[in-house]
Amino acid sequence: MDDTIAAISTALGVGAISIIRVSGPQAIEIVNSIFSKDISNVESHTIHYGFIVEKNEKVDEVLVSVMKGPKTFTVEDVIEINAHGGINTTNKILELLLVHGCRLAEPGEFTKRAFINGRIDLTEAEGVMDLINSETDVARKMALNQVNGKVSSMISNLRNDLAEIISNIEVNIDYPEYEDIKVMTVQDIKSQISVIESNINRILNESQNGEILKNGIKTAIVGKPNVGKSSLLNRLIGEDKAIVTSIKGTTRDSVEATFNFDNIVLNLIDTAGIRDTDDLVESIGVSKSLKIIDEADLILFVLNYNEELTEDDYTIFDKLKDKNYITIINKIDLKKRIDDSNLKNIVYVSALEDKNIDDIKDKVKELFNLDKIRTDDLTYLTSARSKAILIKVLEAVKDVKNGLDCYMPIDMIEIDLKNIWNLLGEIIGESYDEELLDQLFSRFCVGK
Ligand SMILES: Nc1nc2c(ncn2[C@@H]2O[C@H](COP(=O)(O)OP(=O)(O)OP(=O)(O)O)[C@@H](O)[C@H]2O)c(=O)[nH]1
Ligand SMILES: [Mg+2]
Repeated sequence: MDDTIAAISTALGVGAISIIRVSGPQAIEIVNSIFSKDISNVESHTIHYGFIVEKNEKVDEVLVSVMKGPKTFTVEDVIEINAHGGINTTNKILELLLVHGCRLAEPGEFTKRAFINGRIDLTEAEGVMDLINSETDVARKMALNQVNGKVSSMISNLRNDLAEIISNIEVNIDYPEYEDIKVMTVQDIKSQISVIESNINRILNESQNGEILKNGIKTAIVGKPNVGKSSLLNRLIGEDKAIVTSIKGTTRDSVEATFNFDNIVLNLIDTAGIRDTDDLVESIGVSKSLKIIDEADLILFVLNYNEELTEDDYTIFDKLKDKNYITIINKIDLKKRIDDSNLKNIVYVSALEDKNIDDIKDKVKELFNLDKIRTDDLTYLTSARSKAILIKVLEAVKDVKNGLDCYMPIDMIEIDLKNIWNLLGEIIGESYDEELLDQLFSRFCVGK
């Protein structure tokens, strides 16, 4: 990382200020060459007022923050130029920096440098990204815990426990003649490994809740035409977002909205009513609805209280066999005609008259076990990458247990444990490959 990178760190648009960030060994020198004041020997962590100039012509009036490494985000020398907001001026300053020797930063490259220079580990870097993308208070707090290293220490604790077992085995192998060393029996190792296994299981189980808190539940509202799907969506979110009419087939294309309650986010998708139809546009909508069912984590299947079940309803039931679904029987303000004796997970509502809508919330909590969700300590492993590794770790731990049961030689067990220790290191980025890093950091925005 000999080169010095620069990028616009604020969103590009018209605003009160914009920030251009520079990081690398030549940061001070390059900015100095386009700044009206000499900052080559100023103290670290100081702010300087002046002008960005090009050939003696003022480009903008700015504040330049000089932060010398290693006490900076990237550990390198970092300069931040606070300019007057505006697309043209901001771009002009960036252009000047590039002309004077900076390279345009790639997405996430500042954070990548922070990682490579050892200031943050991989889970902390992922936390930075989550923090930027967080949409709710809980998601923000969770991301902040990750940035502050709480997820890292959860993984480090597992690694330390493993390291202790490994070193005990090693001492037993290498110095069997020492009497003051506790002899590790297979039983001892097994019970210590079981503790690690149950910790991994707990982290993985809880990660599902973390996922829900972070990203919400993808929830599709499906059913035949005219049962009141769009009315339900509008009632849940408290605004008339989807068009409602008494004509069957009103919703042609899906409508998305977010419904937030008790720290839980439902990402709702109202779909076109499902039925056999010859109408081309409607039939495209119907195929889309069927696809949405496949992709959703939760289905709100809406039926009409005032109507008997039909062939179309049974077709939809068939699609829901392996899904989490709630049967919403709507229009309870009308006369009962439905035979619901064989249905399960029912909530009776009237979208029109706003009856029992809160019961849907309770059902969601029940279905996803959300009452037990921890919101006091929001340390969850939520990155898909980390989870995939932890699942591998769990498999490997089970293999070790089986090995112990089959009296596998202890030095072989030790090798397996070391592999697991390394694997856990991948989560926090102790070992990584370049391709993974590029993939991970490219998901950031430029300038972060
Ligand atoms: N009586 C009564 N009518 C309702 C209720 N909910 C919806 N409706 C009416 O049922 C009709 C259809 O409602 P929509 O919400 O458009 O139904 P939909 O399921 O989205 O229909 P499609 O988009 O055609 O699939 C409208 O006239 C609504 O006012 C209810 O709880 N009670
Ligand atoms: Mg509709």
